[in-house]
Amino acid sequence: MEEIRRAAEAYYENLSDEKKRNARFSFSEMDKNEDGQINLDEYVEYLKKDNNTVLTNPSLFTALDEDGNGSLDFKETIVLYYIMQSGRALF
Ligand SMILES: [Ca+2]
Ligand SMILES: [Ca+2]
Repeated sequence: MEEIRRAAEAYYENLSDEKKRNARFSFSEMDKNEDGQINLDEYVEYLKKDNNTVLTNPSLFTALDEDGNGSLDFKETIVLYYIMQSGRALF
């Protein structure tokens, strides 16, 4: 997970401003209650739209939650964004 996290951060750094805005937009779309954090319910609800059963796996949520506080901040969701954009398989 550490390797993919570094790759995701590098990926995000190199995005155009427009794509960075897109990433922010995706985050705010996911964050239904607008508390700046994505909880598991918000996460599953958002990804269910894509019928993406790999991504909705709660163990991926746990892996993304780097500090283990039970929710994802923007930095933690960059990894998800990277996985979705690159189509990179996690496991
Ligand atoms: Ca939230
Ligand atoms: Ca967290």
